[in-house]
Amino acid sequence: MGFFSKIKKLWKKDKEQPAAAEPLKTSEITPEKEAVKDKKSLPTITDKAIAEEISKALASAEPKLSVWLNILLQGLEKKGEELWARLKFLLAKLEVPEEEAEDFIAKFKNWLDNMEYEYLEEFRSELQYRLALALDLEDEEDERSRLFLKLSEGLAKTKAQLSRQLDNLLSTSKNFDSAFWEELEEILIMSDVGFNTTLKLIDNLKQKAKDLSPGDQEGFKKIFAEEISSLFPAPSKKLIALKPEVVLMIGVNGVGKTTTIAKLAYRAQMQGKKVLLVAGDTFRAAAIEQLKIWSQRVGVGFYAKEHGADPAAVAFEAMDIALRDNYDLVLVDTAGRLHTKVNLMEELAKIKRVLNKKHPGSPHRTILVLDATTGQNALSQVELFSKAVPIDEIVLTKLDGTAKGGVVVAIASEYNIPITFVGLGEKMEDLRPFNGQDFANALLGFANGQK
Ligand SMILES: Nc1nc2c(ncn2[C@@H]2O[C@H](COP(=O)(O)OP(=O)(O)O)[C@@H](O)[C@H]2O)c(=O)[nH]1
Ligand SMILES: [Mg+2]
Repeated sequence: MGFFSKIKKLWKKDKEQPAAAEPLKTSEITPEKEAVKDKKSLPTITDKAIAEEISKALASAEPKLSVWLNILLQGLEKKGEELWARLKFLLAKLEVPEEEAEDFIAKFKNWLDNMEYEYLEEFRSELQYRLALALDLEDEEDERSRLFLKLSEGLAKTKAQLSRQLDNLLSTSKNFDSAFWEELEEILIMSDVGFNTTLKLIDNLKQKAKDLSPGDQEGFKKIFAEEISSLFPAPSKKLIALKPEVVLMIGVNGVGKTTTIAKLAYRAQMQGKKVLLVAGDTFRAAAIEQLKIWSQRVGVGFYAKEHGADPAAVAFEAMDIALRDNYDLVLVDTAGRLHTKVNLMEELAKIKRVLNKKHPGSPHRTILVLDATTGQNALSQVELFSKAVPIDEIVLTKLDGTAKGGVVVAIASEYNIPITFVGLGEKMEDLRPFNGQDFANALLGFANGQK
């Protein structure tokens, strides 16, 4: 479900009709009809000539968000009346109810103000992400290829470490002999794939490579990508019997927990959910303030008590509000100070107990946030936190800034916990659903969807 209650059929995924992406019928939007429609749906567009031009271009364009945005944003440099008018125009074209369109635009405006973005180049991509979520188009090919590109770019450093060396090795090896396997082992360990996982991968690859002809580089990379993507467990979808869905966010300080909460809230809000952020990290006053600022920027609910309050009490009281005010999603931030391990673990267990008492079945998901730049250290954090509470999912941040992206593979293979999102930068659109196959393909430099 997207942000909008109603959108034009054309843009909706329709499982029954895979050919739903049929082009706009020009006959439906004749110039005469258009003129009438313009009067109704375009009271604010600043330049009628532009409106007509856009109408014509849209009518003959492919029904793809990126294509439509290109047309829509032509000649625009920054935010302002013209942008709002054009957005309104686009949403009207998609038959989004006017009130919801205005709400969407108001939220976007608010966001730009809060982030102090002014020029199109600063927010263009984020606007497309917002629209894709709101229109429920994230799974469409268009958005998926944008994500794939982003993932490939984000993995640049890891790729330089892993795939470039693998390519070198492949081009200098005539056979898959013991020297080859030894060198491959070294490359994988250097890329933070980890010792156990490396051995496991090499064992499996040795078996599969028997069917390859000597020196078949592309063939080898294909089986390698398959092996990697097969290591990732699929996330399990839990059905939530009673709203709200409660998510407990855990992880060491500095891994990106609070930012990830903001990014998840942003996504959920764009998908039409009412979101509450709960400041369960009461250990540092700055942590409460940081979460509050994010809640204001994103425009979602926020609950906190004073600095030093019992986090379990914060969670307890927040649940009262969440139930009373009909929230859809509650994201609970927690402290991540490691030097008092025992306390931290007890604290997390207590928050869990309290949540479950107040709202049976919650927390529905416990997400461990890990920082990819810490490499193998991330593995010991999984170990440590899983002793305190069962971990349902892992979010791996800062994949963009590291050559240690191979740790993704180690985590998946050693703990069998699904990785649901990866952080590829600091912007809101930089947290994206994780897909093991895309990851393997991006890592090895294959094109999207290619095996
Ligand atoms: N490059 C990059 N930076 C990130 C990512 N996620 C978080 N950060 C940055 O990491 C820093 C710490 O984040 P924060 O959310 O405060 O961490 P916390 O202590 O775990 O709550 C901030 O400067 C974030 O902007 C990411 O995916 N990529
Ligand atoms: Mg924090």
